[in-house]
Amino acid sequence: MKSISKHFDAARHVSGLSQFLDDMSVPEGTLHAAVFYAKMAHGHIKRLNTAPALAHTGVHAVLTAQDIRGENQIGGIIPDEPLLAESDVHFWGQPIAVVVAETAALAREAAHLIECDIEPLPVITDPRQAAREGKLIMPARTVETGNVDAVWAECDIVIEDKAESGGQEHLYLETQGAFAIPTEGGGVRIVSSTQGPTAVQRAAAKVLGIPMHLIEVDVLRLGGGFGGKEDQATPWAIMAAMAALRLNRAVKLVLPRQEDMRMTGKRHPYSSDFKIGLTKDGKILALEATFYQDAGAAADLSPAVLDRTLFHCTNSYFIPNVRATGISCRTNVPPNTAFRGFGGPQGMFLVEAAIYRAAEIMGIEPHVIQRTNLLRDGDTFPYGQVTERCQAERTWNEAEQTFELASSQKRVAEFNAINTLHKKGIAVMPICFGISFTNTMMNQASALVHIYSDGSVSISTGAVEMGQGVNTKIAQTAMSIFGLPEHCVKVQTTNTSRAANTSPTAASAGADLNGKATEIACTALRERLLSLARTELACSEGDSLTFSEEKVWKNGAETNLSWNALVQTAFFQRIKLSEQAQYATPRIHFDKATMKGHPFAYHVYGTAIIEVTVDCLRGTYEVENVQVVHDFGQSFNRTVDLGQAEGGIMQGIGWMTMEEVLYAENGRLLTDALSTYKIPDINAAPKQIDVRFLDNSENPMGIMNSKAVGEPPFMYGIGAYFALMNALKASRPDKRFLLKAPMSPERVLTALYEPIAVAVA
Ligand code: MTE
Ligand code: LUZ
Ligand code: MOS
Repeated sequence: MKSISKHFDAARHVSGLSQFLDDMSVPEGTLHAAVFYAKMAHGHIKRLNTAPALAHTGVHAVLTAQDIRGENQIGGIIPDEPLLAESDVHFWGQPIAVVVAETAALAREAAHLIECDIEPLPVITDPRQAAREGKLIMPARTVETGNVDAVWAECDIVIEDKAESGGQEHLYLETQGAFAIPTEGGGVRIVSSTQGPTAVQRAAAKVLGIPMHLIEVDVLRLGGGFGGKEDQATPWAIMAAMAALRLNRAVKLVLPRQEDMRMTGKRHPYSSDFKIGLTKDGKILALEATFYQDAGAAADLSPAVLDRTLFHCTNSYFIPNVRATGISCRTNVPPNTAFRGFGGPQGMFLVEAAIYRAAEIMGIEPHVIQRTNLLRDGDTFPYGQVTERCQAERTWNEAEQTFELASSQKRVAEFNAINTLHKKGIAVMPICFGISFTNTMMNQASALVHIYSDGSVSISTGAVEMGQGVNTKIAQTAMSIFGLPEHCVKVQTTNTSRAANTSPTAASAGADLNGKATEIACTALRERLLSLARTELACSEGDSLTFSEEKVWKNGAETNLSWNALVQTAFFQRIKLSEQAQYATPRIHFDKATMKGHPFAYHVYGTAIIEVTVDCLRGTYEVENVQVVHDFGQSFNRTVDLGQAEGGIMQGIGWMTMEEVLYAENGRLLTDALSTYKIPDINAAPKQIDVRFLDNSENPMGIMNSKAVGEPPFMYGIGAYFALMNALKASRPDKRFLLKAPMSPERVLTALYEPIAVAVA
């Protein structure tokens, strides 16, 4: 099989022919919905008058909590989130009512006419304050190994400090949206832009008060999700469905960008304390961390996000004594949610901050400590899993050699010695990311494969295409098993009637889980067809048959039995040409009571070297280059994988540098437009990104020996923060800068010119 290296959607995307939710042709008479939401972050609803909106031109209905037939509850992990506010509001932007009208513009106009008096209550936007007031999502969780308390006395150096990382807006190009159409018998068909069609179906059943089998959820493809549509595509889908059932009309609801930014949650900001203990040679003996996670006003996925923070707070290092405690804090901002890395980046930022500070105080380079403590095979993670096929040292060594780290460091030092207005910084960022949902139950997927009588193949799985190329990888899996070219295989839309009880496409595991299910189904079909071919070709015992180039091959030679003819024969002989298969990741388990187990199928490793230049007059900076050796396993689509790595790196750099989510003290989002929320554009892109594929990495736990790639490269972006810290240090060696991300140009400038050291004791 020739190896393929392209994204199967590429041509349609660039020619504008790909269909997204908003491109769907909708039936005549489709109504449009708009959401009326709280303009107060915390308060008691005294009066709600929807009559003026209902009286507005073209308005068909205004729905509130009163109109909910089932339960007003959308919380997936903890039932603490109403679809529409009842007596109280808990964040600025919380949905209160849905206006349905002839056009979206009329619906929005009418929404402005709704009268709502809210008696204000105190607003909390700081997770530490929430913790002090006992406003927690759930009791604190701790992952612990060794004996932290006993080991501080053995350390040569013990350092305590604080590290903070900010939120991040998903900024998927396609905003949240859904389309719903009533079906006979009181059911509804929902087209949703969601990563989790089953999550939508399950929550809709609960809120609408109808069984799941009356709800069909279909997903075309997403214009990006990045975790923002893992759980938070659900409310809009239910609202559209509610309106459709109520009015017996098709209803479409697409959020305008600003409303999307105001109403949906983002990456969790964290404020954390750490204590790190080392020997004088830089061996880390102990790490203690307390994470204050800003969950926002409801749990959403925060408990799961917190678990991953705790799991990844030792990054790719072996630390024998660890106590990591996570406190999920209830604040009055929109419920924060999944975002590429899912709490992992926040955990990894903490240990990198601790190492940076330790190195600074010890007067050595951070990479010396990083290198000294890298994981090796047989090391045990604090959560109990033992390292296998560890690539931490290999990727580090290859990056160091391939990209000549020592000479780059020398060049940077020489540059800094002769320049005052510009300073360069360089940092190394190793990563280690666990692949599997941390909730073991979620690691399952199914596939339904049909071979039609004309030989064409149709595949349905639970995977949602959001640009990451999962459909390409699933198609490639089938193509390689059947020996068929691209045009013979079609990956269908994701649909709950064809793939039931699916996990969201998330945790970077979409291709692994759904690809493996596809592999099982296709292999069964292949065996069945090959046994028919043996009869057709009158094979004897020792003959071996395979499929290639739309033909059956016998003992390595082409026969004149074509794929199409074989399928035809199978059909005439009434041989089953469909297969449904399930895949459940083997080996994994986790005990929540002890916080120990083997939660991940495997880990992804890699090492990045990042170099930046700071303009010390203006506080602006440029990322010069990002040089990476990344463990893709045996990549079977280098173009897709490289795209994932580069995109992830950019998004990670954005989180660590220029993207800053700001709420006013009253809980209103200040950065609710692209004029106030800056994401990296082409000018902010590194001048050079050089991603090398680690060779000889096998991964039987991944699809076709590959490794999941969606999230891990995001965390290389953390290196940009520390490269900037190093450049600042070159400018003001006397100072100890706060460990607070993002390192926006504004922060760089103030840090450089603060008259008093922005120091910590
Ligand atoms: N790439 C694109 N283009 N668009 C996306 O929305 N989401 C990321 C990553 N890469 C995303 C993306 C996230 S958060 C995850 S979990 C994975 O893709 C999900 O897809 P996979 O499991 O198929 O890798
Ligand atoms: N979603 C989830 C995720 O529900 N569980 C996870 O462990 C996870 N990890 C990464 C991204 N999304
Ligand atoms: Mo990704 S945060 O798992 O959707």
